[in-house]
Amino acid sequence: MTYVKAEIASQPECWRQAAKLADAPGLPERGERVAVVGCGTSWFMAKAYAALREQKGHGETDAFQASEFPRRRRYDRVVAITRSGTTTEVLDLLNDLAGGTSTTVITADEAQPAARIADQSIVLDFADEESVVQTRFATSTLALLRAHLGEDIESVAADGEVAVRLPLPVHPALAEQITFLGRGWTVGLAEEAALKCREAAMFWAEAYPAMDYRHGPISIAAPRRAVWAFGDVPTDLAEQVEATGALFVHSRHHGGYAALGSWCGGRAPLDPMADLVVAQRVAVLLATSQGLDPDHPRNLTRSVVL
Ligand code: F1P
Repeated sequence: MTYVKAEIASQPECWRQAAKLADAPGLPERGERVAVVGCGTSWFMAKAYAALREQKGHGETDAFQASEFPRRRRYDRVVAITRSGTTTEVLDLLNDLAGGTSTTVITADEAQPAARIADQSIVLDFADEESVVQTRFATSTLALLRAHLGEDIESVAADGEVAVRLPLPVHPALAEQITFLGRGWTVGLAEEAALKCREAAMFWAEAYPAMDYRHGPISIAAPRRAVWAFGDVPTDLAEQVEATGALFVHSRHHGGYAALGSWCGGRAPLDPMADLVVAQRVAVLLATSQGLDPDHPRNLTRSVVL
C-alpha cells in the first residue's frame, strides 16, 4: 500500500482546513521582523512563505535552514516549521532562542519537543502523514500561512482539485531529468518539487530561480530532459528551452500541460501550489515505474535526528 498517493490527493481538503487557522495566535503580525526556519521540505516552505510575506508588504522576512540561522541577528519572531517536531537542528535553535526571541512552531505533532520548547504552537495534526516523504503537511503549512496573508485558499484548493486529477505532463519513459524553475515565492516550490523527485524516486532533478537558470544550468537542457516552470516566468523562456530539444512544461503553455486546455476550457494557469501537487504525482510515478516504494526513500527517515 502506498500512503503518499492518498496523502497527495487529500491536499485540497487539508488546505481548506488549514485556512481555518489563519488567525491562530503566534502567526507573524504585520510589521514584525520575522525569520522562518526548517530543514529539507520544511525549509523550502519557509523560503516560499518568506518571499510571499515580503512581496505582500507584511514585513521583513528571512528564511534559513535551521542549521544556518545567523544566531547574532535579532528578529521579533522566529517561526519554525517541522512536521515531526523532533528534527535536531530545529530543536537546537528553539532551545538557543528560548527566553529571548518569540518563537512559534508549526507542527503535526503537539506531543513532540518542538511544541513544548516554542512559545506558541500551531498544530496541523489533520495533515500528518504515514509516508516519510512530506507532501500534505508541507503544503497545508503554506496554505495556512497564505491564508494569514489574506489569500483566498478556496480558489487555490479548487486548482488543487484539478491538479490531483490532471493527466501528468511528464512521463517516466520520456524523461531522464527534470529542472524545476520558479520566481519569487515559487522558487521554494520548485526546490520542493525537485526534492520530491530525488527523495521518492532517486531521480535526477534540479531547481533554480528562472532568471538565474539562464546563467549556466541551461547547459544541461537536452532532448529527453524537461524544464518545468512554476508561476510567472520570462515569456521567451519556453523558446530558449525548446531550442535545446528539452520539453518545456508550464500550466499556461501548450507543451507539457497539453491536456489542461482541453480539460478545463482555456482556464487561467494553475496556482503554483497546484503545480507542486502535479509534480508530487510525477515523483510518485517515477518511483513506482522503477519498482521503488515512494513512501520509504533510501537513506531517509521520518525525522532526521543527529
Ligand atoms: C524535515 C525532513 C523532511 C524530509 C523527511 C525527513 O522534517 O528532513 O524535509 O522530507 O521527511 O524530515 P521535519 O522537521 O519537518 O519533521
